[in-house]
Amino acid sequence: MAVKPNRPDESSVLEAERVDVKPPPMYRVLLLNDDYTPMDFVVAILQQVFAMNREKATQVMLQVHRSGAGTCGVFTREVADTKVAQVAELAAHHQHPLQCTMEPE
Ligand code: TYC
Repeated sequence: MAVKPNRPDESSVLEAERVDVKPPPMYRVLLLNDDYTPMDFVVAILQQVFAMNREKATQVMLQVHRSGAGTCGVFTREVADTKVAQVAELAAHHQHPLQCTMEPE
């Protein structure tokens, strides 16, 4: 809450001004399954880009493998954009068809 200076007739009272402080919109980053990307590569991506430990990364990879998609995390738009771009870059560099997308929460 910001503090507003007094008006002349409110000589000694500081008044709290209501400021809109809504949380930012959040985006879910999803990994999609495919038939070609090696499981180890997906686990490495989840560790490097999404800071998961090996056990968590393996769980998420298997969830994607079995169900078709899975959540890597929920982030502000800039962070989500960056992570989607990092996955695309690493996948392209290694010539894997791995797809990563984001959707509003
Ligand atoms: N289905 C892939 C395989 O059998 C593994 C895989 C998991 C690929 C998750 C993509 O997002 C993915 N090698």
